[in-house]
Amino acid sequence: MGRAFVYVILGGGVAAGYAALEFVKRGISPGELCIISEEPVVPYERPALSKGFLLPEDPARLPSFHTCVGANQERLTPKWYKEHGIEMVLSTRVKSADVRRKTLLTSTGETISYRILIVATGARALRLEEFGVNGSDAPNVCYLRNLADATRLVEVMQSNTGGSAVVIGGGYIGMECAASLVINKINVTMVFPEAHCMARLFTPQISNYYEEFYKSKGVNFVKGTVLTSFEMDSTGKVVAVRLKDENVLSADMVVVGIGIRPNTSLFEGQLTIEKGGIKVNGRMQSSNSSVYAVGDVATFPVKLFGESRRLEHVDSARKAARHVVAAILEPDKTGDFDYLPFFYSRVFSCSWQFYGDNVGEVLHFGDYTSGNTFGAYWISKGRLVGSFLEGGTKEEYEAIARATRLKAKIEDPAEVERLGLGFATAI
Ligand code: FAD
Ligand code: NAD
Ligand code: ISD
Repeated sequence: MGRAFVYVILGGGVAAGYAALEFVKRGISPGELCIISEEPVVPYERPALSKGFLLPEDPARLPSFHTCVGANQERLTPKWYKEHGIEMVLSTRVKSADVRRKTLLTSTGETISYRILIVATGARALRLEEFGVNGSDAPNVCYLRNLADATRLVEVMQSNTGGSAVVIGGGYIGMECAASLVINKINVTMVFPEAHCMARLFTPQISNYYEEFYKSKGVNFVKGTVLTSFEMDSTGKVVAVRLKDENVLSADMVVVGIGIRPNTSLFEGQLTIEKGGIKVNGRMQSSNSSVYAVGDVATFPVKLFGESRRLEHVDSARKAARHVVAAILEPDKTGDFDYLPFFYSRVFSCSWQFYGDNVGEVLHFGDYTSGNTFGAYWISKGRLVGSFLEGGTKEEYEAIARATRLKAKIEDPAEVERLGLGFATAI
């Protein structure tokens, strides 16, 4: 049994949705494109799962956040895919891939062949078992990667109102889930190994602001340690978390956000892998000319940095998806992807954006006490390479993005520190 398509997108997440829209905008014929996803729904804006989806009142629910609403574009419902003749193969996992034969074998036993494949398999959440801790399958331990996880997290939260949660991990999932748990009237303790939250991106000064803000909302921080085991009751529910520093934290529920691994396994040994992702060129083309990769799974050249990176953020997935379709359909008119890395988050009343790279010397500016508007610049070799801003206006975010994209020259760091946001807005 088998079907053949001109274009196949493997994975039905953010990148798949944005690529589908671009295929339709640029013109494909019905029946040419197929999307295969192990999820049961058509692509949606994954960022909503740790934000609007977790709100206790008027929460975001599908179909409201199907792609491509996150970039203020058309919302692609199941009807939209049907109307455009795009074959959606949902609830179907691809078990193996053969890039020489250009075939994919699905969990239903079907062989799907392609002329061009776009790999958009994203990533999976790392599990505690990979760090030697058992108990992840307990009914009150939650991870958050997909709609099924988010639906379960909501159920567990709702059955623990007024109770306590331990959040393992001080990264994006930890910070956004901790805020959502508080909003759902759950007492939160965050546990992570680093000295401060969001250690991959924030400076200690930036982290300190958010940690104090979270404390003002009742969040307790246990830093510099990790969990070693769970205490379970007779029904298998976690009742406490044991830490390496010998503390024991009682818990009605646990949320785990300890990082991800890109879903590359189908292609290991077949495509070049670099920095944990499928290595692609500026056209998002892998070491096999018929296979492209985008999103969390791809390691691509970031022209601005002069090196390849794998980014785990939605803006990168959206823009790379548009770029890959342009590169496939109009190769002569499409240059190399030229991307300015952009990360953001929204928690409680806070909202920040970051552009560029967090390397080099850091200058902090603004009001870190009131928290109204503050930020930081990263400077390397006399140039602005990264900018962070909390509480900015649309124009101010555009200004820091522009200044970072231009790699603004910095002759007098003290003067830039004094000017603060004014340095970027004047460019
Ligand atoms: P995904 O969106 O993860 O899609 C991958 C798809 O492939 C999934 O549907 C998966 O089921 C499917 N798949 C994988 N393997 C197979 C297989 N073998 N067979 C069939 N299907 C398969 N980024 C931000 O910049 N800002 C945010 O605020 C933000 N919030 C986030 C909140 C949450 C809860 C999460 C989990 C991530 C968030 N991110 C955010 C990151 C962002 O969502 C990802 O960078 C983005 O989704 C990557 O898109 P992708 O298409 O590469 O992968
Ligand atoms: P992360 O990489 O942001 O953070 C992982 C955290 O895990 C680290 O900060 C560390 O504190 C912690 N950690 C690592 N090992 C640990 C251990 N053994 N015990 C306890 N803690 C440990 O990853 P995440 O928070 O899991 O997020 C998953 C993915 O979702 C990432 O790709 C992220 O970019 C994405 N995401 C992004 C956003 C956003 O951009 N706003 C929001 C949510 C999720
Ligand atoms: O970028 C995003 C984001 O942060 C979301 O919550 O996309 C989603 C959509 O805005 C949800 O509708």
